[in-house]
Amino acid sequence: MSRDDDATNERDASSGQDARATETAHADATRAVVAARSDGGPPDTAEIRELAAAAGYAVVGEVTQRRREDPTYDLGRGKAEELMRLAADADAEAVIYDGGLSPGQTFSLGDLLPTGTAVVDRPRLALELFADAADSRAADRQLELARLCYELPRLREAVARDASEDVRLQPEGDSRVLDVEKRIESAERALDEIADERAARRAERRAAGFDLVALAGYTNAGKSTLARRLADEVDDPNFDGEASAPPAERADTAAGDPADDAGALAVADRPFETLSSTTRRATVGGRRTLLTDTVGFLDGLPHESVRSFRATIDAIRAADCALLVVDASDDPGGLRRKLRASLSAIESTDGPVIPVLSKADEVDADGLAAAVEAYETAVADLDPRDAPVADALRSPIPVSARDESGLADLADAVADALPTATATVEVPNGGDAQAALSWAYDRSVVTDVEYAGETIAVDLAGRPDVVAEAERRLRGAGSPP
Ligand SMILES: Nc1nc2c(ncn2[C@@H]2O[C@H](COP(=O)(O)OP(=O)(O)OP(=O)(O)O)[C@@H](O)[C@H]2O)c(=O)[nH]1
Ligand SMILES: [Mg+2]
Repeated sequence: MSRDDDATNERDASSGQDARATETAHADATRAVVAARSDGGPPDTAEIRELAAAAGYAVVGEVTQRRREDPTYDLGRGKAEELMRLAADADAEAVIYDGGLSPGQTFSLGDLLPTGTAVVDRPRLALELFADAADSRAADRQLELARLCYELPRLREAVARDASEDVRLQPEGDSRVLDVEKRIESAERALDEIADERAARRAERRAAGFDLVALAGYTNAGKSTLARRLADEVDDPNFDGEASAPPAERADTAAGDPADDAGALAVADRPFETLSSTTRRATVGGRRTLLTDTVGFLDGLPHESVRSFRATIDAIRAADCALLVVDASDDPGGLRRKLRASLSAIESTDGPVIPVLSKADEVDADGLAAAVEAYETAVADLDPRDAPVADALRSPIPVSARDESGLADLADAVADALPTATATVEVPNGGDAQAALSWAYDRSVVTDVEYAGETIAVDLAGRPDVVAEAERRLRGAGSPP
């Protein structure tokens, strides 16, 4: 499927009717009809259309309905039949459903639609997007697990539908089902190993004096662009904050595992641009940090899918400080929805979370005030049991990675939020004092060094464990053997 198809632009914004066909298909894209139901306000199909376009579908029609869920089709029967007729008239190869369908609903809808029409619900569409972009061992394993967890209940349904009476009663005994269950176990084990390796790597990085900062947020919020702005070496000479910059090799090798590092330099305006966490060095407020850019969140994914992407969630939870990136240019409703999805996926963190309103250059003062208000109401409305992290959130810092506004405020906030200890050590100038001092320079912020006769007075600040070790080394170096 091609990624660059721009079916979203083809949306007929003037149309108020809830079923329509638009003759706009790209020659080689998969023709699809979008269907959406909402039991609240009118269904908004903007995001699902964007996701569909990014996955290579040309949206040629749309059916929406406001009503409660129907157990058979999710849509009501009459609306489902309207969808069937539209799919036939528009010659659609797929129906993209904005929501999660149960296995039974997926099959019922498939039976109703013209033969060969694929039923792609929101979680499956997300899996297709992930599959397009998976770029590392961890991403592959995460994708595999999410896919298997999605397939398992559907496979059980399929087995039950076309099997004999005894299998129908116990579809989990079928060998295909057992095989998928085994593969799920093995993917989980592999991900556990990757999680352990990453935890060990975090410990090493902290011991080397780095503060770990993670960027989290909804897909397309501007995380990667901000990460590149904050990074020490902007290794891509073409990078100017625009989406069109080509990918480049990283010069920084601090991150270790190269598979961990692929993919975040190309910043394009599509969902799931980043599919594995990427880490690079950044000096923020004088502190040496390792900045991890993570996979974006998406609303409406089942819990297993979110759990499969736990490498991302782990990186955010275990960070010394997490930046929660929220797109200020979203309309207030979208901002609230995306923020809720992000905060519930994160649940809780070990360190503080700093909310950031990105793309501030895209809004005027009123727009920014509206974004702040939408942010505050979303946080206030959240049930703390769903998102304990929302409890301790401060007000968001507006920034623009494009014009660099707000970046200094953000750096100050990060430096304030990081765990910090200070020490003043006086040591005789001799022995290994210079070696101990250079150890301290490498791992902490040495704020002052005064040479007074035979002694050196050193002021330093940094991670508490590193400052304690620097103090021990300096005192040890100064004392006679
Ligand atoms: N105007 C403006 N656009 C921005 C800014 N930051 C990012 N963008 C654009 O927003 C889009 C998404 O940016 P990314 O940095 O890829 O977003 P992301 O959160 O990493 O997205 P995923 O990796 O897909 O989760 C791109 O088209 C960027 O050029 C900004 O400060 N101002
Ligand atoms: Mg990204």
